Amino acid sequence: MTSLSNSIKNNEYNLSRYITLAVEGEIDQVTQLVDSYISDGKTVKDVLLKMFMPSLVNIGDLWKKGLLNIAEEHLAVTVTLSQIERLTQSLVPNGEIIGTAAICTPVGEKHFIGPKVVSELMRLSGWNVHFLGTEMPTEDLIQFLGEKEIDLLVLSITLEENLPGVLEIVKAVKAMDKSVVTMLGGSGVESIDENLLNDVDIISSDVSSAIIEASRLVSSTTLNGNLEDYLSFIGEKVKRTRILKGWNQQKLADESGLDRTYISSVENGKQNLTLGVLLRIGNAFGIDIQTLINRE
Ligand code: B12
Repeated sequence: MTSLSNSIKNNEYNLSRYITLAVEGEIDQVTQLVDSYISDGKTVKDVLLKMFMPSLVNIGDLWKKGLLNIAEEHLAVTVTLSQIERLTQSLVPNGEIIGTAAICTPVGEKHFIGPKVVSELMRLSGWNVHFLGTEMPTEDLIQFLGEKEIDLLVLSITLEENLPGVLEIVKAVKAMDKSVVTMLGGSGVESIDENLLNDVDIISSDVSSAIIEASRLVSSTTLNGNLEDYLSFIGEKVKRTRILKGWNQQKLADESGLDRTYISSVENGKQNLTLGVLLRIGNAFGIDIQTLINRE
């Protein structure tokens, strides 16, 4: 175990202790360690990004260096994924959702952990997520998208050689008679010429900015210059900003000095908004009116 600890790239989260416990399958002690950070005031998102993510990368490296065998690597990964699920499960605010996403990898791409982590981060940001796993055949995926109400398809590739599989899926999605936003990421896209990916709506390897962009695209409505469209667009935007902050309607009502039922009708596009109300809501979020009503 000493050579294991010495090979771990550590940070303020004592990754070395975490990984050692996870490799041993000491679930109670892992849970205690994770919860101690939450009690110390760390957010779930911080723990996810700064503790679990680097742990998964370290676990992979240790396996690659031969310091963990496949059984130990699988155990440590499984323990980590169940901790991620444990922490994120309780956090989707009031079951309110920004939209529904399906996440998978194309045929040929077996790397599972990256897209799984992305799916948990999306859930944490207010998305309803169907994680479909790896190596999804295009035909079955298109059938699934056709039958369900899916706003966003998230594809992940670690190996650049799987780009043709992505392009095949995106082409088939664009040929569908319904609109599904497509998003692609993963370390396999880092050095790809973006011109090859013109048909993909969002390309990014940074999860946080990709999620914000996806929320923006999915909630944008077509504005034909009529009042109803504008009110429903602003309402969606207020709702999305509120959910991304982890607030419920009551919290926004308290922060803006408005009534909760009023907030509800704003979000549903049913209130003919005054500048005064926009100012109050913007101030509550800490953004100006311009940003609040801007289509970006
Ligand atoms: C574990 C692992 C495997 C496992 C996967 C097990 C599983 N269930 O996933 C197994 C053993 C199956 C495997 C197989 C192979 N692997 Co491998 N593998 C790894 C390893 C060690 C860890 C990957 C990992 O889980 N990282 C942790 C996650 C959290 O990081 P991530 O995937 O990058 O995801 C993050 C971001 O990329 C991003 N992200 C991911 N998806 C998306 C999507 C969107 C939309 C967005 C916005 C962001 C995003 O978010 C995540 C969080 O930040 C890496 C090396 C490493 N240390 O990373 C090699 C590595 C990825 N593998 C590699 C290779 C070459 C292979 C094989 C070809 C090996 C072989 N010769 O057989 C096969 C190919 C299998 C296949 N066809 O897919 C290379 C890839 C090199 C390259 N760029 O081409 C690596 C880098 C190792 C290396 N240095 O050689 N591998």
